[in-house]
Amino acid sequence: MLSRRNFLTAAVGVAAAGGLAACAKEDEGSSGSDSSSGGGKKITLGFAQVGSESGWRTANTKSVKEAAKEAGYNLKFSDAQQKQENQISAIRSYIAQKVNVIAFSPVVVTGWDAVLKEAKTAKIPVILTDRSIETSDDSLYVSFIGSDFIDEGRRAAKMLEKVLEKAGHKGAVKIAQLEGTTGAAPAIERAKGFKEIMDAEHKDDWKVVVSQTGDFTRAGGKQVMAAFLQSNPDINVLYAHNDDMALGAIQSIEAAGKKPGKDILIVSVDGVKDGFVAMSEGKINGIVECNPLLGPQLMDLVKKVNDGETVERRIKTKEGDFLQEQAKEALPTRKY
Ligand code: GZL
Repeated sequence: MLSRRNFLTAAVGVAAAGGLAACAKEDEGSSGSDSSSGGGKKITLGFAQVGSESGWRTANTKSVKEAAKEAGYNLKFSDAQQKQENQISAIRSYIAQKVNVIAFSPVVVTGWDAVLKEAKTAKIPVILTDRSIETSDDSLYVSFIGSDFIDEGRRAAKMLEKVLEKAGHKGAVKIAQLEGTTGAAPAIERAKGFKEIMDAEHKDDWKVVVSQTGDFTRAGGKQVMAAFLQSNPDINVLYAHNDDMALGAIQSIEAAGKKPGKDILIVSVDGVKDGFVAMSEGKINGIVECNPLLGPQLMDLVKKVNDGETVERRIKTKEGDFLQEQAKEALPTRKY
């Protein structure tokens, strides 16, 4: 029985938050005043969301909005429809509106330095949520709260070992990989973690025969899986970087007259309710959980940053792993 652990651990280090937020705190007015601590005025948070591409994202948006309301913050929220230029525009508009804090989930890892330098110049602290960025300038954000995607990839590979054993699989393991959005941290890192285990422990018997992005959507998963089955009809495992792509792929697998969860064993990531339903129906064999309910921890972080407190540079969410036999039992208590 795989246990479920769901708690926040603060990783090492202290961010530049104190300095940056202290500047914001000291330099009142530059970021629309900071009378939030004691002055009675609401904290204004600008949040630039990736989009609404998956069940995970829907749950994440709900968590952010509900937690901001609960915290009494003035939330400015934007949906970038998975386009980086929209997220950059949203961040620029938050800077122009002189919000107290900016938080966002970067759709891809590169291309953020310019706009984050503008936020730094405006003395508005930035928090990364869910996904991180590649930058040589650590001062561009004060903290990153989200999952460890490389670890999720490793866990998916270790889960596949259990799924293959349980299925009594014999012979070659021919894996199709549905990748997340090209250039996104979860796509890059879930592939990396999975490959690490495959190279170390399954060099001779596992092979990724085909791999392509489905952009984290059901439609993408369905379309790409149909093409996979045309080009590689002997696929016997699917590793999907999220449940929505796995659910789309299941439609194509069934349309091809094959049984998902049996003819093609499926391991996925996220743990949204529809993924658990598919698992309870025997169509998905295992799911690595990725917790979207970051809202409450984010709002705590926003308050600390706005009040000039030092905060952890990296806050990792811990999650569980679920095999088929746990799906039915877990379903009633799933929160997303
Ligand atoms: C992961 C998150 C990913 C989910 C997808 O933290 O960024 O984006 O796994 C979502 O479902 O689209």
